Amino acid sequence: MKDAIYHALLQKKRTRRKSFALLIDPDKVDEARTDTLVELAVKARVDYLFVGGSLVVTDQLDQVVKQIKDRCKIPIILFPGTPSQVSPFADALLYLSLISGRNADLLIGQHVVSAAAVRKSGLEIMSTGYILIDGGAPTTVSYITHSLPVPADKNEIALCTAMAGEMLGMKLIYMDAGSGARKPIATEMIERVASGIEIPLIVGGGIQDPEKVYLNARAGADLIVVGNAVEKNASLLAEMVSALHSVSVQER
Ligand code: 1GP
Repeated sequence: MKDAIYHALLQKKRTRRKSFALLIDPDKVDEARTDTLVELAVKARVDYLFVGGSLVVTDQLDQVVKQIKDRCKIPIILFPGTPSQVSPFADALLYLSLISGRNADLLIGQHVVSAAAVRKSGLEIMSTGYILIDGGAPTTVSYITHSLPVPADKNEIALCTAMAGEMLGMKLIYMDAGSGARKPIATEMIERVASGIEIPLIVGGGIQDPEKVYLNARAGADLIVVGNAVEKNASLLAEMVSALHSVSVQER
């Protein structure tokens, strides 16, 4: 079915089921580590694998994606930091526009440059309004993109940015404090944004424990993304996913 992953996300939102994505940065894994992470993800019942990073410096994206595909059926969604991070072996791609920034290149410029290649990839394309929130320290994303994040306590700015993205026709909103953020996005901000939009809301950046996963999902996040915390302590993954799925059960 066309746009199968997006339709599944919409259906989950309608039935108040939450999803968990493990972020794999192709720069930070070798073959053995990828195998370990995939095995853990399958056991923990992770819903999606996000693959990407704000600065992928190695050229092993295709190889990592193919390896994951060989080992499991979890849908692989590319989360590209640069236009070159497109692999036809994945299932879908977050077509990100940095709507919290005012850098035209990240709003539309790089999309124009990569449009033909993205279309040719045959991937399911999900246009995503990407909103960077201040996570307490400059992140690679804000440095690379020359863009100011939304201040951590400015809930209205985050909300209006998300609403604008939705009205511009974006299919998803991704609020991110950036990988390894010191402070994850506050629950109040998630609540405010989730209550003002109808499209699925992705939340990530600096989430360290199952409790924060739970609180974010309760606040209205539809899909929670975690990378760093699991890289440091893989045993957290199963607890995080079950904390998240417990919200789905409560809300039904
Ligand atoms: C980063 O939202 C993702 O873009 C995940 O962040 O690595 O801090 O979990 P962490």
